[in-house]
Amino acid sequence: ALPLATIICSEHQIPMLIRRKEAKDYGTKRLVEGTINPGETCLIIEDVVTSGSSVLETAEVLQKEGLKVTDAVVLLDREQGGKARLEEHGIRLHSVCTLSGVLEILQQQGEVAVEMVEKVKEFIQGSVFEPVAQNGPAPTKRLCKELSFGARAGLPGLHPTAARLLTLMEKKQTNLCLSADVTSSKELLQLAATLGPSICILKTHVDILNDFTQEVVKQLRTLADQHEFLIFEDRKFADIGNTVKHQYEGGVFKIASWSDVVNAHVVPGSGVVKGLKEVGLPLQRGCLLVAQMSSQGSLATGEYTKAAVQMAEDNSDFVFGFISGSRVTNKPEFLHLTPGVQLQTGGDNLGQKYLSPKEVIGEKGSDIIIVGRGILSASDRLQEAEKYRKAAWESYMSRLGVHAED
Ligand code: S5P
Repeated sequence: ALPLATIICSEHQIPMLIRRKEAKDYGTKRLVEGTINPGETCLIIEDVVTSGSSVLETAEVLQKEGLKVTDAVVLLDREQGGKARLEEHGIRLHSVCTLSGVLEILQQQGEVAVEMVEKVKEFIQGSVFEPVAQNGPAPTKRLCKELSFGARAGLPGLHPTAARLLTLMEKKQTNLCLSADVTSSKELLQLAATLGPSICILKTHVDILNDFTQEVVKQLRTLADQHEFLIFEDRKFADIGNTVKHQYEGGVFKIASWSDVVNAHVVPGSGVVKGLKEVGLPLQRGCLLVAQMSSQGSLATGEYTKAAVQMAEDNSDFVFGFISGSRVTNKPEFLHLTPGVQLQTGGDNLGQKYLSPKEVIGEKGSDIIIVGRGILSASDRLQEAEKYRKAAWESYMSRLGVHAED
């Protein structure tokens, strides 16, 4: 949008403002750059409008500065509820083209097949954003129709790790992550080989292994590729960027070389993600942020959780989801993974709290359950894992409005 606005303002000799996504750490720290004359009217120019959130956020910032906002011009309206939402807030949306118009022309010119046009239309209709009620959930928008994991895998611009994960979840019909908290490598590999077909992710704590070697993770990688699950080293990085970079890339474990996914606490500020990103991005790895914790008395609540969501949005080229007890954002690009899950709810004697798969997926709106001792302490681990897989998958299906009997 910036070049478009620049050209329009230059051609018509009118002054321009720029809205930053984040206030700079240095200099003026202003969210809007340019000369503001309160009382004047400002036209918003955007490249693409989907739900209208971005235009609304900009309008809010400008209004706080004393400017009037009545109109917005957009190059492409994706027709996913943005126009109506903006109208509700007194902003007229003018689009140069609409997605259906573009599709029609491309189809007429023989550039896209009819089937593709239908697929896109279906996708757009299935993902119209609606404003939430005043006292509704915290996020600013809600997806009318819950998207399936398969549909989410096809979202434009999705993180490659999220796309891979959502695709294999749909294919294997599993939203179960095994927390393989064992201390011997042999047991870890046995678990991966036996439970591999039932899970979408195998979560490790390699620093609790008594006999870690690079050969173990090499074998684990082979099993992950064979059974199609991702490896998630639950390292919970929580230091300054420069330190976590080394912890992720080097040392004894060389986590980045074998783990598809890692996670980080947001307590150090965005430097932790930036440090990890330097190592992980070129390897196409993904990161989850700890937005909430399952333990008694956790401090990761309220504003802290919101800050984690903001950090994820600001770094969505690397962060594709959250460790959280419930859904913390309605953006379908982000995945929610929830630990503290057992069929027998309650807790342990060290502060862990458990909810059932149905509560976590059906009521809290999470995507993936993380289960450790619920499976590990069973005499038949495979049978138990299947119980968890089915419970979590059925809850997901009912969320989609599909019932077992259908
Ligand atoms: O808030 C959290 C975050 C995590 S990643 N609470 C958790 O329990 N975890 C991890 O999930 C924890 O480190 C452990 O590996 C797993 C839960 O294990 P369980 O045996 O209690 O199911």
